[in-house]
Amino acid sequence: MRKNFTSAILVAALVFTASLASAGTIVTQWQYVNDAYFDNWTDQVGRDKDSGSTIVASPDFRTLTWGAPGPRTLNNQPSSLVINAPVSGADLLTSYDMVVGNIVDVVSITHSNNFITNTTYNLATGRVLASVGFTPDMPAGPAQPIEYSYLEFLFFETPNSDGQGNIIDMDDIFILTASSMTSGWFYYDEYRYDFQFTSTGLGLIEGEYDTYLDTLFGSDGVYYGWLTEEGNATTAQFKLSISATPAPVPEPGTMMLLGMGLLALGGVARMHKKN
Ligand SMILES: [Ca+2]
Ligand SMILES: [Ca+2]
Ligand SMILES: [Ca+2]
Repeated sequence: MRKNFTSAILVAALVFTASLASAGTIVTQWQYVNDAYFDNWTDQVGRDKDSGSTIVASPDFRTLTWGAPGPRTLNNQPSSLVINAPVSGADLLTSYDMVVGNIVDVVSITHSNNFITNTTYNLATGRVLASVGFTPDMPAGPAQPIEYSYLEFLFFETPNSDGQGNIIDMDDIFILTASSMTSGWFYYDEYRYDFQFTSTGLGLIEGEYDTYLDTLFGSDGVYYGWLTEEGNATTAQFKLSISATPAPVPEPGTMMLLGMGLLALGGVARMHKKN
C-alpha cells in the first residue's frame, strides 16, 4: 500500500481594470465670435499692401476701396469691398442625436460695385484672415481655442461696354482660389463638435461668365465664386452651424487593483491505491 500526496498552492492576483468612461455633458448652446479682415491684397500690376498698391484700406483693414469714378458712377463713389465683422452671439444651438440645432448669420462681405473707369489700377486679388471662437453657454464653460483660416480670391472688374460705345454691364467676378474656412472640429468634454460655414451668394460660376474666364485664362476651368451686379451693393452672407457626436477622448486605461488574494489550496491529498 502506497500513498501519494499532492499539494498545490495557487496564488491568484485579481486585477480589475475599469475605464472611467464617464459620459461628458453635451453643450446645447454656444457663444461665438467670428471675425475677419483683409490680410493682404494686390492691384492689377501686382503691388500689395507693402509695395504701394493703389488699393486703399481702412485703418481696421475691413474695407478696401479702389477705382476712379466715371460718368456713370453713382454718387461719385469708387468701388469698395467691406467685411462686416466681428459678429458675435450666444444663440448657436447644437445639432445632436435627433435634435436639430440652428444656423446663425455671421460675417458678411459687401461689394459696392460701381461703374468706375480704368484710369487707375483696380483690385486684383485679396486675402482674408478669418477666425472663429466658441465658448460653451449651456452649460457654461471655458472659451475654446480660437481657430484661424484664410480665404483667398481673385477679382475681375469686367467690361461694362462692348468697346463700341454700347453698354453691356457684365457683373464683376470674384473667384475663390483657396479657402480653409468651410469647416473644422474640436473636442470638448468627451464630445466632438463639428462646425461648418456655408454662404449665400457664393457658388459655381456658369454660362457666359464661365466662358469669359475660360477665355481670360486660355483654358477650360471650373470656377467657384461670386458675381456682383454693376451699380449695386451685393452681400455674401456667411452662416455658421455646429453639431456634436459622442467621441470620448481616449484616456489612459485606469487600472484598479481591487484585491490580491492568496488562495492556498493546500492539503489536497489524493490517495491512490494501487493494486
Ligand atoms: Ca465694376
Ligand atoms: Ca463689370
Ligand atoms: Ca469652363
